[in-house]
Amino acid sequence: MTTVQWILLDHAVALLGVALWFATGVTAVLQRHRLAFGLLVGAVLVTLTRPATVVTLAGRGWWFAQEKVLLGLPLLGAAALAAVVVAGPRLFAARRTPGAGLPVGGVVALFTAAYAALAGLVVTFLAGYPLTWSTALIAVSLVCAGALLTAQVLGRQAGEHTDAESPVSLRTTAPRDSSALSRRGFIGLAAGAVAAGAGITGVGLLFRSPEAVVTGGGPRRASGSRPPVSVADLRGPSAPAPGGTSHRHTLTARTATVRLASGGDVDAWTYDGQLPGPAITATQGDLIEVTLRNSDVEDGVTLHWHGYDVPCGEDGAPGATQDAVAPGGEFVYRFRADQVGTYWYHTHQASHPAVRRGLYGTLVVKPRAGGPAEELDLTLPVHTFDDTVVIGNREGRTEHTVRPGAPVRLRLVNTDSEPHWFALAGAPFRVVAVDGRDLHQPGEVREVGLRLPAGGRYDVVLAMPGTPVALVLDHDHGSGVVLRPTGRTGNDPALPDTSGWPELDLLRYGEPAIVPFDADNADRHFTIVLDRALAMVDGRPAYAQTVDGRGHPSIPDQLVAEGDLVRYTVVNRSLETHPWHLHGHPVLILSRDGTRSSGSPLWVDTFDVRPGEVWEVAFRATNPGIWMNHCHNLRHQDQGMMLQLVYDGVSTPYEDASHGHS
Ligand SMILES: [Cu+2]
Repeated sequence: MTTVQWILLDHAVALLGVALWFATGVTAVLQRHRLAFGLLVGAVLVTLTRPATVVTLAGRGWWFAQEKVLLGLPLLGAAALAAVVVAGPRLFAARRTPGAGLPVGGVVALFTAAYAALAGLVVTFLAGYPLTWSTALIAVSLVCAGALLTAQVLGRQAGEHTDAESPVSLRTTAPRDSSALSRRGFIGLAAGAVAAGAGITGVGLLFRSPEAVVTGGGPRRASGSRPPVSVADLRGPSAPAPGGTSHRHTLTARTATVRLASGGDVDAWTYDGQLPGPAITATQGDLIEVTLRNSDVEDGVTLHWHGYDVPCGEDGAPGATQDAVAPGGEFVYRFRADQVGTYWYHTHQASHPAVRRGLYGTLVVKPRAGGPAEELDLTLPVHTFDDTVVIGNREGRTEHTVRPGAPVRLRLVNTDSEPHWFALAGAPFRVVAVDGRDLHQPGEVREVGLRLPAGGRYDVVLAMPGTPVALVLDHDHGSGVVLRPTGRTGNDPALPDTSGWPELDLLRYGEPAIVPFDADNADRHFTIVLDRALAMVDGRPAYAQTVDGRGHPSIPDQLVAEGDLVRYTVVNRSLETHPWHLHGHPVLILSRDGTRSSGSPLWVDTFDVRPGEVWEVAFRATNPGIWMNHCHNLRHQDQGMMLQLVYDGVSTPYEDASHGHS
């Protein structure tokens, strides 16, 4: 079983336990003693299976089970044991003796076990990893408060019915006298105090001030070791490499209603009124200079060069590397096209609505020298506008005619927040590059599916056969690209059902090669645990997408020094996929769920951490700056899942004014 299956099983067992403990308590109150005893046996059995699922999860990684091991199970175990001891024998006897009852204490014990079971589940969903003292205190307090309130309510009922022959009466040893009132008053007061204390602690927890920086086991900030530098001064060169040329573009962000090539209008935010924005192309060594203007995008805009390792001052991260460009404003980006490959650009300001609404485009850099260019070279950015999925600016299928034997390159770009599936039917092919970086000796494959993470790119190369080829998007035969051999007439053969094709695992694709570092000797090692929890996001409490239990901007910065070898362990505790994206550096994939990458070295800028997965990646810190490090599901990013990688000695003059517009 996969880790996420164990997570789901553990949730199911925990939920069943909650239901059974509550049912036991309720049936005991209703004096259905036979049923209550049966439910108690069921609750105990289910509770006894929890350690098995929790221990298995802990074996997959401490992050998956910490709060269950340290709080949930001990709390439930203690309460369940008390319930069995206090209520078990009485229920066992009562089930054969009509009219016999369970003392209030026994019923309270049963409900307390139910509260404890519920508290464990709630802690898992609302607090998660890492467990804090505040969380533990709140959980225990609430269980105690629940027990006290239950005792008070049941005690009052028992008191009212002492003299009556009521079917819901509870046998009680407490005499009905004037002291009962003061006792209830005392219990109410105590319960109120506990609840208030828990509430205050909870508020305190939301506002707890975290450490500002984590060092990943490396030295702390070393002021004075090198002159401090501002990101504002970490700018690109102003001339191309020898032999290169300069490309100057002006992109103007503006709202527009855009007619797609396939028909249909999109109410969009655009660069230059186009969807996607103008395609930027260059040859290796060229200088790319883009003047960004903002006409009327009220939230402001930037240009982030996704996967392109530009100097930090060109990175387009508002609040870190520049101020967002407001309507009427302007910012000039300049960088050298040193990396060959398929990339894209998008705004990084209010990116959750803004990229979705159209503020993106492609960036393709071709080699200056090298092998022959492909005869057909298509850049295919996939994007979803509301429910309309487009490739480039077309819905549905596009067709191209290709000479049989001609080499073809398809540059697949996922500009959405969710993964897309591609299947190439009709020809063997190679995935020659991932996220712009060439793979080492990628082998020919066929009838495999390609799962492209949010923000990711695959370059697919094939030789055009004498029969049609179809690139199918998301298993929808009506969506994709058809390549038709020149001169071919007649009907196309029927497309196969691609939905059952296995996924090409890039961690086992291509041939190994020497990598530039030994990741076992990292200078710093950071663990990034992804989950959902109650946390502050941009100054507001939210059910956030969290890193180590916190939301942006309260997640501590990761500190590195230039030249450090940095290792990340990225853990997904949640039930959603998180495409992790570090700015400014490609990361080398080391392993997934403990299985080492065994194919070509895989350098990516975005990797999909699916539910329950643990990824190990590494990179060399060679690009000084302050870099965003976030989930590229932009809704998740907006809900808190973003932090910063900060180089020692680098500061920013820009204020994070995002507050909900990260
Ligand atoms: Cu995410």
